[in-house]
Amino acid sequence: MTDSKGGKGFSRRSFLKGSTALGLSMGLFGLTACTNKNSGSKSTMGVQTGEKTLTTLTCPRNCYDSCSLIGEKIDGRIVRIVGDPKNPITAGTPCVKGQTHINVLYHPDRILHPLKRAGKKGEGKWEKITWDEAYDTITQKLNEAIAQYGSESIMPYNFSGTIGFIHQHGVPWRFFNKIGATNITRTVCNTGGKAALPYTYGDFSSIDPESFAKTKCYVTWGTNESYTNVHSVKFIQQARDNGAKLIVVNPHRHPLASQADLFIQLKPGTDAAFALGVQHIIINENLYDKDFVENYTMGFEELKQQVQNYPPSKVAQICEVTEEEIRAFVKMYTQAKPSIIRMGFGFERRTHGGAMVRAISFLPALMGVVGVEGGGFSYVNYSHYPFDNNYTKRPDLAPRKTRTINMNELGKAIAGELPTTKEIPVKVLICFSGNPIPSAPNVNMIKKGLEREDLFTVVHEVFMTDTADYADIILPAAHFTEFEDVVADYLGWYVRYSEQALEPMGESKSNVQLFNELAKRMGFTDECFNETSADIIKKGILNKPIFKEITYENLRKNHWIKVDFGNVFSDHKFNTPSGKIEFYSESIKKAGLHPVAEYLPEEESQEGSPALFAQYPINLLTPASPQLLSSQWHNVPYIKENLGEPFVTVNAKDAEDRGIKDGDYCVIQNDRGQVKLKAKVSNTAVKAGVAVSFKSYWNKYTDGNTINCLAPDGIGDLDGISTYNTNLVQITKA
Ligand SMILES: Nc1nc2c(c(=O)[nH]1)N[C@H]1C(S)=C(S)[C@@H](COP(=O)(O)OP(=O)(O)OC[C@H]3O[C@@H](n4cnc5c(=O)[nH]c(N)nc54)[C@H](O)[C@@H]3O)O[C@H]1N2
Ligand SMILES: Nc1nc2c(c(=O)[nH]1)N[C@H]1C(S)=C(S)[C@@H](COP(=O)(O)OP(=O)(O)OC[C@H]3O[C@@H](n4cnc5c(=O)[nH]c(N)nc54)[C@H](O)[C@@H]3O)O[C@H]1N2
Ligand SMILES: [Mo]
Repeated sequence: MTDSKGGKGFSRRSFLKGSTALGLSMGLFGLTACTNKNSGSKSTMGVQTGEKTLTTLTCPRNCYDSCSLIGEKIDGRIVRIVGDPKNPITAGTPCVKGQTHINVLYHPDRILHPLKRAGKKGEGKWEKITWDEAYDTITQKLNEAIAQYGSESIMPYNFSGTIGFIHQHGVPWRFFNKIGATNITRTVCNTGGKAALPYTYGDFSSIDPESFAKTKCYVTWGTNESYTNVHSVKFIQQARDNGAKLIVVNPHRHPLASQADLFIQLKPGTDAAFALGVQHIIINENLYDKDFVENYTMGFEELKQQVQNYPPSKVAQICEVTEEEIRAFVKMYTQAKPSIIRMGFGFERRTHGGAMVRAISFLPALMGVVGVEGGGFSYVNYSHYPFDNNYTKRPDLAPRKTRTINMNELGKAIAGELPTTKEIPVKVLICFSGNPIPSAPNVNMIKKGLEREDLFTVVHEVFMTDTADYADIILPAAHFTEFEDVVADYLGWYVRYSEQALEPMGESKSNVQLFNELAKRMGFTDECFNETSADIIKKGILNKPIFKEITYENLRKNHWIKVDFGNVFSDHKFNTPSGKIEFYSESIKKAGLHPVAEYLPEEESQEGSPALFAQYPINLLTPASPQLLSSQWHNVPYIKENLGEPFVTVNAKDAEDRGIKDGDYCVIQNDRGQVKLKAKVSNTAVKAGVAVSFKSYWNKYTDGNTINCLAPDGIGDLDGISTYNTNLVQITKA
């Protein structure tokens, strides 16, 4: 086996050396003990075995936990992939999807050769071509577009197929910067909260999820750990074993809600009102930590004044909960210390998502648990990301400042419906590591754009996705076991190495290989387009004391390295203009939000748009399903069967009003589109006026009924955040 630099890969022996350095060997033996260790015997998959080697892998899918994995390789094939038992987060077991990585790797439908369109767009007729022909066609189209419309007529679309630093966040952007292509924002996922938290704390960096076990009260607000962050559940349960309380704030009764000590099933989009109502009681009844507030916060008087606008009676009405529930929250939350507030990403994909996060963010400060072990807030972590973006992405290569399009408006951009694309149309779309049909919003608009005869679309993909169906040229992408990268969790504090275990299958190429080669075909002579992943890992790590252990050699040797920040904010230094936690922020006011925080009705809601609400009275939430990772894994038979057909969960009262019975098909509709799905009728999963259907089922597996046809492409209040959940629909019996 060779790695991308042609060096020797990890043998079982060298792996053990590395893991011994971390004291891992016991766990690893434990792991191999259940498989056949002898050469020449049958493997668990029934393949005749030669010598077995272990490879160091990391799951690079878009997840809070980037699991450390160990692949067993025999006769040039990976026969088993398991979780690293010694990594505290992975703890030996990947999630349901991670357990089927091999089924993805050796899936019979992998695209193995470049293809060109041989029918109408979207028709799915293809002709096999060589890489040479593919590169010639693409460079010709790029040069034509640049000559006729300028370089901004070229637009990348990309998000999170892989989240590796080199293949996702690195080399492709060198290419697009050099071209001077349109920039896209990376706003589909979590930018609202990420922008909101620094106004309060000067930073969004969260506590270590391993410290969840030390809390006395875990509040999970707008997230669903048992589906989207399964590796943190064990830490929550450890805390509960030690007597901690669990509070869930969510319109959807998900698995943790059913186990909670208190479940607040509030009306979607009203979280800011609920948070300010809770603070109304905490402040007026003197339940907050006065010393902490006096020493480390600023703007308390303004907050005190603002929360007077949110008395429990009014908040109960806005949030459709009882006053007793608000008081029960206050009682449980203020009596159990230290407490953690965990905020998800899904709940803030709303028109006022940033304001919601801002309002909730005050609670840990009022309780004085910031910087305390087992206390504080949890949202996202990037502080342990060790790479220098200026080096990995090379923004300096750009010939000039180019336009930026919000990725949530992909449909409008390629359909020519944005003011900027009326001026300069998108002529070439290069889509890689992203699958807008069915993961982006307003899918019908995206299809309209992709159908444009004068749009040249390139899709670099592992599988024939719904988006690939619309390509002019499809390029085969390598699986993550076929290239080397460094990946990091976005909740835990680990930086993890993933080696190249296999040669790319067929003629597939990794993102790095593709964009380096395409750059050369475009005549770009910059030295950076000769760099391999290993070169970039070696040269690209920031020269900061916290990253001194993170070297290429250490990553290869140790598999994963924790960047330990201890108790976040324990020094009580906050990088805000005042140096304190800001309940009042002049900067957020400049960004157009209330300087403290306020509840504003959603753009699509009863209060925000009464006329629309009269037509479409149900708020549709489209969270993550346990079996898919956005759209990935839907084509794996075991997962597909387990997932079943898409459905919509509706409240029994709404169902009865419409003559819908459990299992009936119903039509879900708004101005953006309509889909037909099976109804799951429930008294408790959602309240009346709310429905839930999971995101990103493949369009082609659901006869065009992907829920993202209905998802809005509006932009939220902070940093361009998506608004998937601000979504009014009508549901009728089919
Ligand atoms: N309705 C609704 N929709 C949502 C959301 C929601 O809440 N509601 N959430 C949104 C969120 S949070 C996110 S992050 C987005 C995710 O949106 P995307 O990032 O577009 O996610 P995927 O659908 O998984 O598409 C990734 C594609 O990359 C391909 N791929 C995997 N590895 C590689 C590789 O190494 N190279 C290349 N070239 N391709 C690769 C996969 O095969 C897959 O087709 O979805 C969003 N969609
Ligand atoms: N299995 C699986 N895991 C995943 C993913 C996946 O697709 N599948 N996606 C990954 C990605 S890309 C991301 S960004 C993360 C997302 O991780 P999460 O944020 O946990 O995921 P979501 O399911 O998008 O949304 C979480 C919750 O928000 C709730 N919610 C919606 N509106 C509101 C509201 O107004 N108020 C409140 N309080 N709650 C609300 C929904 O009911 C849902 O339970 O997960 C990652 N992990
Ligand atoms: Mo995401």
